[in-house]
Amino acid sequence: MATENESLKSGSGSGSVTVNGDATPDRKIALITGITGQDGSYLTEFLLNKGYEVHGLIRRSSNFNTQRINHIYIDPHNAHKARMKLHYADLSDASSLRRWLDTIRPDEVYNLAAQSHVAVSFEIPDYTADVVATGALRLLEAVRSHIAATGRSHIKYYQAGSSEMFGSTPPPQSENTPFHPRSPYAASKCAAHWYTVNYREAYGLYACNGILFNHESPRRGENFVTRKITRAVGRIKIGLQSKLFLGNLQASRDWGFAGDYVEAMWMMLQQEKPDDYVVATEESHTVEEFLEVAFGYVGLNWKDHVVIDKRYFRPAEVDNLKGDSSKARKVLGWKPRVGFEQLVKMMVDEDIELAKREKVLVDAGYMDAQQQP
Ligand code: NDP
Ligand code: GDR
Repeated sequence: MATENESLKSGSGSGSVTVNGDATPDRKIALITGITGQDGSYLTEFLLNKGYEVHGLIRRSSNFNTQRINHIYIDPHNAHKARMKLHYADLSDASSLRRWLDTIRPDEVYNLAAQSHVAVSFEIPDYTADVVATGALRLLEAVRSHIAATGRSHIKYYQAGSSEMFGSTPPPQSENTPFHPRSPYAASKCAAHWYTVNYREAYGLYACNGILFNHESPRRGENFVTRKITRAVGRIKIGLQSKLFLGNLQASRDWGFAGDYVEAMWMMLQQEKPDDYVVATEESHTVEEFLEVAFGYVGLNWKDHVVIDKRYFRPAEVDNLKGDSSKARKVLGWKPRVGFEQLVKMMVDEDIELAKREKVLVDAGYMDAQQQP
């Protein structure tokens, strides 16, 4: 994306870097934090298809961090066609949040930004709390003060909550299940959850918590266990790698497809009244079962390749997550479309193709087999 840097610079000055279609006065406007992440990219596609204008807040990075949304980006020189606009901001910078709210004047705000890696949150707990907990509070406060200043009381807010908040409370977990967080990340998500409830009760803000169980996709970050496995399956199958180092294989997760889950986020904001909802497949599998399906799909035995490495064990583990999403299914009419095996195979298929492209670069001497682009 050769022109991106320039366009972002002009965007942060003028408030308009653009993509995807002509503006109309009655078009809904969404503001997404975390637009460059897995969920941000699927939610942006979903909202663009619904006719929204989508504004994303992105943080400054020394490398481009927009890989997941490059395919829907339109050069700002074609600004009249653009319906996705990117702006520099950060959840640690309250002034940037308020400024973009005032400029963009969104109808819906989706707070997806987070230091979202549970294991990493033990390494950088202070930062994790600042972004995940206080970051959500900063954004809620920016929305509240924007409404107070402008009277735009119809704004709706979505908070990306997590099944990690349930932690050690046994399954099935629903909206009525007590939280028992097991990491700085999970404790921070609990704080963000209660800030959201509090702003709803104290100020009448239309604010919803989506308590989403794990959701994956070919766009999942490569250091989450599902993608780490499917990347390794692709590379082992193509001959670029032979071992895969993992931690606890007995943890059980309720894994769904991210594309299905972003729809639930939107549905929550289309209701008459704001509320909190669990979103889950209601099916749970261990990491070992994920390995069986992923390696088995391409005719490999995971036991020939997986090596247990203590460094991937966590100081406190979440053993068993399995959601009860009956409220979302009944009230929102949501249900998942992609099942466990289909999800694993979708991810393996994409990662086989990615490994083939890597192999071409390795064979041509442009890349080391150890290196990953
Ligand atoms: P990702 O880790 O893929 O994306 C996180 C996003 O947050 C990225 O866009 C990242 O930017 C951005 N971000 C990180 N720190 C900051 C900051 N200080 N200021 C602004 N932006 C920041 O997460 P997912 O897409 O998987 O998840 C989306 C949200 O949902 C997260 O809040 C996560 O905790 C939560 N969640 C996720 C679940 C899942 O299974 N995926 C389940 C339940 C909850 P950059 O690209 O620059 O790193
Ligand atoms: P999780 O996802 O912690 O559930 O958080 P992750 O994929 O990181 O771990 C799932 C389980 O796999 C075990 N595991 C490993 N995990 C990683 N990352 N790497 C390994 O090598 C490995 N080996 C075993 C873990 O111990 C764990 O039990 C995700 C994130 O998206 C959060 O942001 C989100 O809130 C929750 O899902 C719901």
